[in-house]
Amino acid sequence: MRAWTGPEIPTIDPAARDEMPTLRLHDTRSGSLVDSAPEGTARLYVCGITPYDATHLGHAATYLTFDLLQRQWLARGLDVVYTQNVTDVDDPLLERAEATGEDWQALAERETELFRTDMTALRMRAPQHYVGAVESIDLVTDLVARLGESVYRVDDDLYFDVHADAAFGSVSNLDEEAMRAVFGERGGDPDRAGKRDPLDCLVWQAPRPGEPSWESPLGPGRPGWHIECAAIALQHLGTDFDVQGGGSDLAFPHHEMSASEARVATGEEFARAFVHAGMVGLDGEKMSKSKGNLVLVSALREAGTDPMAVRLALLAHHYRSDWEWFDTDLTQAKDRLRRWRTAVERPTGAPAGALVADLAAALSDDLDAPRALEAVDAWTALDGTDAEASQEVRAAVDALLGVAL
Ligand code: 5CA
Ligand code: ZN
Repeated sequence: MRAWTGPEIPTIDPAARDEMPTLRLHDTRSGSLVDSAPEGTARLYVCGITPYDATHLGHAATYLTFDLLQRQWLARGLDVVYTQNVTDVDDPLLERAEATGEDWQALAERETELFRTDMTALRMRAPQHYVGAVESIDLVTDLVARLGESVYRVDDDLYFDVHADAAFGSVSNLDEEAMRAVFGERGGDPDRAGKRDPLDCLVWQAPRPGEPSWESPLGPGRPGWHIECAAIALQHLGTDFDVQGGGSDLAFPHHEMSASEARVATGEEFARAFVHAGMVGLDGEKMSKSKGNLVLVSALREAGTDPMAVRLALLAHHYRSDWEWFDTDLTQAKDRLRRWRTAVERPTGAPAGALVADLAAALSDDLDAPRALEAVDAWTALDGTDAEASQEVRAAVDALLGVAL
């Protein structure tokens, strides 16, 4: 799978770097804020799209969260290794292709390309490893083999026994009952006869009529969803990487299962922190491809909306909150962008130093983007005589918020 070229991200003055507070992030596993202070290199895995439809603002808000996180690490002078998957074979993709009569691979390729174009327009840093499930079949079957006795057969499908992992449940912090309640809604099959436990998850699915499958030492089939991310993350980041990220709908079962499979296979922790973005809604429901209540990034672009206004509209909500999109979000963001651009056109302004410190303080505190936007608003309302200020503010707003003025 091709990675793509993302935007150049301006560097922060090393002098300002030393003043930056420790970055703190909300970790779902511990249920609290944890320090994120990797040494030298930060390693990040973010769950990618299932490419059967175009990118909506909910997806964009989630990817923006992890873009902000990377900008914090980069501002501290760290190298960042970013891996993202693309679930390029899975039920929703095959179902959509079947329904429209399109070839499933052509559909996946087209939507993946549109995703990359959308992400670039929104100034998201590109992953170094952008990896599909299909190209990772060997990684998946190797990992299934490493799971040994914790994998068992139901008919010709292979399942992972979640009780093989004493720490199962520790990522999402849900009890059995809560887990069962959401498992079925989120791709699980709690009622499948022959499983040891209703929560056991599919790792290798035997061929079904009309569906693609691959030969493997496990027999013919295709990867289960959770093992896909475990295999890709372990291959490209190793164990105990810094952050596993995605939307809050992935905390259980997806991140719970991937982490469990990785722990059982390697004997080591999968990730240090599990960071989850809230759900964006539209018309009173979670924005989702299956419900069809979407505002698409590509549709906004086609309508001529400045992608920086879209980015600002998303930044105005804290990543951890669930929120609903209204057209007024965009109107307000456009106004803000206009005000900021007018302010940096002035020949002189108030010195940038205090603003850079405020931005760093807000974003270090669990990526508090709304507070960061208010700090920029406050700077634009000041007058001053510093002829360098505009240039420095432009660079800081781009480096830390990804908004090009
Ligand atoms: N391919 C899997 C992950 S391995 C998947 O969940 N794909 S997805 O296309 O359904 O979602 C891609 C990302 O967008 C996930 O991190 C998901 O949590 C996030 N996401 C989906 N819907 C929303 C929403 N309404 N608001 C915020 N984030 C969302
Ligand atoms: Zn994933």
